[in-house]
Amino acid sequence: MKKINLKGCNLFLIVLASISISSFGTTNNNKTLRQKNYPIDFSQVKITDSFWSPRLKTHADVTIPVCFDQCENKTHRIQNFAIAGGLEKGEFRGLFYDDSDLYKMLEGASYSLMNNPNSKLEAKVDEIITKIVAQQSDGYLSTYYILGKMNERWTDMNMHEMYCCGHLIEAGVAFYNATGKRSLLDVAIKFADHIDNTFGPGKRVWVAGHEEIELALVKLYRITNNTKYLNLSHWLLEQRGHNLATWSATSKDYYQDLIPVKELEKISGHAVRAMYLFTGMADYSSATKDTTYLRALNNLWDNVINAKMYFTGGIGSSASNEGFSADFDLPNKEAYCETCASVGMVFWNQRMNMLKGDAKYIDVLERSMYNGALAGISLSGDKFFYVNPLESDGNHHRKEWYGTACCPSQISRFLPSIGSYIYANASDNSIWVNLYIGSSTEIPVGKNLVSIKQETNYPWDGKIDINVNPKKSQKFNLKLRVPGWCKKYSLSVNGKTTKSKTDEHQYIQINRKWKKGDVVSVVWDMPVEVVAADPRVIVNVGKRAVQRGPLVYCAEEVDNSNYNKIALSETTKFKVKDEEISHNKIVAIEAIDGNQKFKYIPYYAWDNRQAGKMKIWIDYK
Ligand code: FUB
Ligand code: ZN
Repeated sequence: MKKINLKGCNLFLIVLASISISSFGTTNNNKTLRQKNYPIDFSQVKITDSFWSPRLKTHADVTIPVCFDQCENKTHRIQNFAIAGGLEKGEFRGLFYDDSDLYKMLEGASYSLMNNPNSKLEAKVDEIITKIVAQQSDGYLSTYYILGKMNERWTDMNMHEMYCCGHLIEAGVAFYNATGKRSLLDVAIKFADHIDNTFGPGKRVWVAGHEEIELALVKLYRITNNTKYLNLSHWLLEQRGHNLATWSATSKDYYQDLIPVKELEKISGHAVRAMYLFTGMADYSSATKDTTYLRALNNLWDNVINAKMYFTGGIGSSASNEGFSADFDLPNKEAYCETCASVGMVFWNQRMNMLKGDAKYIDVLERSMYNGALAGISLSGDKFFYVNPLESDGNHHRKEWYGTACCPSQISRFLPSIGSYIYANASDNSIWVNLYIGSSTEIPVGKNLVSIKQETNYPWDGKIDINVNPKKSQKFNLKLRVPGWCKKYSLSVNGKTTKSKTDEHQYIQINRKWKKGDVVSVVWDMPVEVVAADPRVIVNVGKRAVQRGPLVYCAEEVDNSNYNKIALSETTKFKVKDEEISHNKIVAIEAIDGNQKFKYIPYYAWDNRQAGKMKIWIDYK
């Protein structure tokens, strides 16, 4: 077994082994001095690999129809809009934030349209948008309040009115980017204007009970170039921590309202709220030259990585607050690890990489994406986890839907956008490869355009070929992230072994004059690694977990008749084997120790066969 040193993941100790729309809203469009790099939007990236491509196909063929069916036929989400808009008779049914799920569904469908134009799906989205006609003349929109409670609107800061507006903005921007149609974007702008007219300096005070609108307003600013949305986002961030909210003193921590956000040092409260808040703070920082939030973002990141993140990249250990508890309190069976929180980790860590240019953030992003988030959806694309424990007695299973359906709609909007996390560029003539996913794109470098094509079987093996084809030969710097889990690699350019150094931000830099037909080949050594937890995580003392490349592995009862007895030791040997689960290729790991054998599968793929027990942390003898 080998030593592994997960940079930036100290928690796992290594023991053994009417507004003019100016742009298409990609982060490339508003270049500021603040960002170290600018991600290439997924709409410019074609994923061609054998790992994500089938998942994206399943998302388009199964997940989107399932989500629409739930919103339209099995729950009242679309009817709430139709009734509130006077198109149908009836009353509100569901939860006060249900509007947000429909918006997230529309966002995911729009992203899917960008990847695969589909006139039937576009017509379906158009049809749903025709039912969103309940908007009040002043711009207000919440079906929960419009249907019978209008006199109570904007009276309770926890009632998610701004949260729903945030998701409406994201959906409106997505559908506009996908189709050029302003139908939903105009509704979003009108609602955002209503909020801007009602709240702010010299107007009403408000602390958003569930963050989300802050990051969405930066998105709206980026697509409209109207600074009032950026200023409103800032004002909302600054409202927190000043005793302005209506909730009790004991709830302030839950709402991230205990102290001003720039003073935050330790992560606490509700996990999804925290992720959206920090993403919003990072977005505001990158859209301005304001550095006020950077210290807090650094401290919060250190705290979550060193003391509060699970091996899967999941966060939020406690069900009682859907969020954080004490440092190192990371129970396995009771782990909450909401799917939305793992997706939130992806959002926030991408922003941190943009701001600071360090690959350690992409290590965390990759961990959360391939493990904590991807486990949130079945291989069949029609069942979802809300809670993602690291161990199960056999009674935790994905469901078709949830009363609170934030996680299905979250994963449905996340999957089609994963192309946004692969590449970035910067004004210093650099191209950044952050994730290794078979894909192609064209990246601007100065006035030149460079086609990049990655060919790889990642995450099943670590060999990557990157074809670099500039329109015109040009000197630029190709930066390859060295995955934090990788201890050894080889690199060649056009077949010639090339010596390289990893820089202080964990990138290999290949600065040369590139010409058509150049090929970079890198092989990240990808052995099975055995990992021990920080001893302060009491439940994992005397246990070990296994990881290969970016994937965390688990043992399921269905594969192991000796499940209750399996253990690892210093002499355990590992063999990797190609297998299939529900027609999806996986690489399984066989652990062999004397007469004892057991099988591991990737954690994201658990609970896709016969129900049974599962564990990640296994006794070590
Ligand atoms: O409140 C809206 C969403 O529902 C939150 O983000 C989730 O944690 C769940 O509580
Ligand atoms: Zn959720």
